Amino acid sequence: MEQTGAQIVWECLLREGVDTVFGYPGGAILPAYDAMTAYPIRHVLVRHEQSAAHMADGYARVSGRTGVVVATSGPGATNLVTGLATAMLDSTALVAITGQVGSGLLGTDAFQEVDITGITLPVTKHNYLVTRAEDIASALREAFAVAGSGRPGPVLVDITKDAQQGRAVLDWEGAQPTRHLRHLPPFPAATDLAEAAALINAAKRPVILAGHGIQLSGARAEVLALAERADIPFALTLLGLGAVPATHALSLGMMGMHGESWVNQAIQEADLLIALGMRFDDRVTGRLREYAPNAKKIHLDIDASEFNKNVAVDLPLGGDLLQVLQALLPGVAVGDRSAWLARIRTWRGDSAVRDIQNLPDDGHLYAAHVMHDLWRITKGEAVVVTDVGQHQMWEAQYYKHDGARSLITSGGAGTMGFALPAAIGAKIARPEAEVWVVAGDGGFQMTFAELMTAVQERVKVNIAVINNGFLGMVRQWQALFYEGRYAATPILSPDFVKLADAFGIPGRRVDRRPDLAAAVAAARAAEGTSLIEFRVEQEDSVYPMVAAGAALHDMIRRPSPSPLAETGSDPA
Ligand SMILES: Cc1cc2nc3c(=O)[nH]c(=O)nc-3n(C[C@H](O)[C@H](O)[C@H](O)COP(=O)(O)OP(=O)(O)OC[C@H]3O[C@@H](n4cnc5c(N)ncnc54)[C@H](O)[C@@H]3O)c2cc1C
Ligand SMILES: Cc1ncc(C[n+]2csc(CCOP(=O)(O)OP(=O)(O)O)c2C)c(N)n1
Ligand SMILES: [Mg+2]
Repeated sequence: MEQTGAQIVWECLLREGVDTVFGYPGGAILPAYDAMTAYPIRHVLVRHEQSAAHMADGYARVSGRTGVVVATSGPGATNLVTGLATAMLDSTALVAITGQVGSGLLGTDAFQEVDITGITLPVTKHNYLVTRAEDIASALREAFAVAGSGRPGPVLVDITKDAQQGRAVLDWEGAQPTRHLRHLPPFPAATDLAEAAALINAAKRPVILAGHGIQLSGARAEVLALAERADIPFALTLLGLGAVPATHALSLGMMGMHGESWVNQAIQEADLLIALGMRFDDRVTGRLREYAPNAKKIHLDIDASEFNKNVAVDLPLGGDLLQVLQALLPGVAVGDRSAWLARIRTWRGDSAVRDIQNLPDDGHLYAAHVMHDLWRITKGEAVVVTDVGQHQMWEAQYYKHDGARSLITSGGAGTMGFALPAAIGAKIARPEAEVWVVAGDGGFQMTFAELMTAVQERVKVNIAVINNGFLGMVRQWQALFYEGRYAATPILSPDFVKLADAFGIPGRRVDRRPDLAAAVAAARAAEGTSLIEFRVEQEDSVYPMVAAGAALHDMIRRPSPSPLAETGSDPA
């Protein structure tokens, strides 16, 4: 049976199991929109295409499915670029479908013509320009296969208007993907697995580096089996948080630039690092020359191009983490690393006296307190979607994520404006989950128009705007490295309570810690989306901090309240 290209688009999405798309219409994609209503697929109308990409990203990250975005040509398509880059850097499976001018007009600077496949080449795993109805199915099938297989990522399919209007017979079997699929690295040889097990069994001071790949692979049980059997502590990357439980006895906490001091110290003194689905980002390693100098390194990753990219490793093991760990585990011996664990605990004790949670209450509201209380009140069971900046780091430090896929955050790109739209996508994917947005006053102002999307789509997200009056993370760098010159970082905000009112949602303001619990309870109880503005200390900084380019052990610590604590063993 012949169908239009536009019908074939939706037919293919249905066959891929798609139930929701995030998008915004326009001329070049109008044939597809016109055909859409005949199909049982939910369309979420966004207020800006960038947000559509973030929504699809949030949807994908909490569910493990592939997110789908639809936009028109020209400005609609270019508005997607930041969202695609965000997904690319954090390995999220997305398929973006864009309309394009008619094939006869390509290259003529036609109305709303941009070369979107050219523009997005570096921020997609692959992309396609489709000019004939009969090529739509194979392009879309392949797009889903490429996006979701191996290391996930975004794929864009640009479809000309005449291809949407043309007719073809959908040949689903014939459209089976054959080209462009990435080849997985060869499964590790038995000798390599045996060598890895021997290194693990012999190590006295091993540390597991737990990354995002654990969430993507679903290898939580295998990672815990490795840690528990061999008695090895694990440190987490920002995107690894939740992959293994924060409250587990072997969990150390986050590593890296704003990681816990004892975690970074343990990495620097380790004799073996076992990197699981993490890519040694520069926020994680600090100065490479001085990174974990005494450690042998085993690296498990599905993308062989990550091996020896940033950190030279002794033993790379390619493949899906779950499968590689299953093959590795039988060789791993039961271990007792209590001496090493005790040593790490003493460093941890030293840090406790500097922890803002342990400082006397001075009546001020600190963002770190907000995160701690939110964690306590929600029993750590919420999905938290953060924006980018200081509040993001405090959330990572003080909201203890036990559940897989429970922290959604833009790590690699650090895209401000991510939180609200990604949270809407997350809630649509997991309607039963309690979803919180944690955003700064700066980032929230980038995409708050999506409040109206939440209202129109009847999506309930609870929003915490952490208002410190500054682009706080940049202000912190200015305070520490630019002699306190606050160039363009004080930022004014609208009255967030009135703003909420304009969107028809409840808004509250909290500037004292004792008022926090009631506001959070009201937000949780509300039927729909609601917003709380937390007016927090304006010039607090995130500690510890490893300055950009400094060695991982060279941490700037929160000034200690007691001279005794200064004698703690900061390694030089
Ligand atoms: C303001 C700010 C501060 C930051 N500070 C820190 C910090 O202090 N500490 C920190 O950790 N991060 C920090 N980050 C985040 C940092 O930039 C990186 O995004 C993060 O470290 C990346 O974590 P990852 O390597 O685990 O995840 P990704 O970058 O997502 O990499 C995942 C890896 O897993 C692999 N993989 C995927 N699927 C599989 C599979 N099935 N099997 C095996 N492997 C797989 C991929 O190939 C990839 O190598 C910060 C970000 C911002 C914006
Ligand atoms: C789109 C974008 N522009 C600029 C930056 C640089 N940047 C990183 S953090 C930050 C400040 C964020 O301020 P705010 O949202 O108020 O959060 P806070 O740090 O105060 O918690 C800026 C400007 C960015 N990450 N993303
Ligand atoms: Mg701020």
